[in-house]
Amino acid sequence: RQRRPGAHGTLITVAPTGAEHAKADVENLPVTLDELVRTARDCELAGAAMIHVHIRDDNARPTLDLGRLRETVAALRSETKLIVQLSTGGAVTDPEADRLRVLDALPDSASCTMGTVNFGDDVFLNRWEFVVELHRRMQERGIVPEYEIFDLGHLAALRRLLDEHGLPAGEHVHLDLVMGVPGGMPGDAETLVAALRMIPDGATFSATGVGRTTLPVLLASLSAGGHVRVGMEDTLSYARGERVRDNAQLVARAAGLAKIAQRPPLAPDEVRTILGVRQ
Ligand code: KMH
Ligand code: ZN
Repeated sequence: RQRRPGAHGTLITVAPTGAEHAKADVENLPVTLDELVRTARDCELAGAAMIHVHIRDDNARPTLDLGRLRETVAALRSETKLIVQLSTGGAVTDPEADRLRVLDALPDSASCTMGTVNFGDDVFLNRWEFVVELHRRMQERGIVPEYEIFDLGHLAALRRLLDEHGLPAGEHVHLDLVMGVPGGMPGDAETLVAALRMIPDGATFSATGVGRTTLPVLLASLSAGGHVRVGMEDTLSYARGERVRDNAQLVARAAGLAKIAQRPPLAPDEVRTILGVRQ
């Protein structure tokens, strides 16, 4: 069997904030630009190569304000070497126009969710025409997508997208299996293997397990030749009964496990080459 590109090492992406947790409930969640930059630096030192970014407003509420996004991209670029990936998923309440405008901040990479999914008690809506528009605008702007896969049907949608609308910027396909969301695919090894059977040839994949599926998904992805995403967007507990101290703690654990798996953390420049992200 052919090895996937980059399989000699592990891309660790950190997703430090997300749009779901309230700062009032999670005191150590990075929500200001200073907190985000500090987190990014710590996570880079601990072994991360990419950062998946959601930002907050002055009241720590999720925002897709373009000015703030631009400022965030600039600050992360000047203070770290991390690949900067902006979320176009936003929060479940964000309108499509605001989610599309995120791309005008010209990040290195952006998320592109491949379909609609129940999301806890909410619905994370991603109409086909909207997904195509995200893909098309990223092609135009030279932004490398990370296709977010919340359910197995999203992999069929990804095949359709590539067949009908061509390869993304960078001419390489990278996706992230977001597992264990209530309403989406479960976060376990069997489902990860089922997903792998549907991944386009030559594509690379990361996986992240939400909540208590974090560790099973991390271990399954490492052993299947995949990459990993960790962070407080996806989990707030480090171990049973123990809260996460900070994002770097999660990155450090992933880096340690990646080394044990003989697939040590990849540096940002190596990942840029693999994913076709501008150097
Ligand atoms: N916050 C979720 C509704 C993404 O960043 O692209 C969507 C999400 C996916 O987090
Ligand atoms: Zn996200």
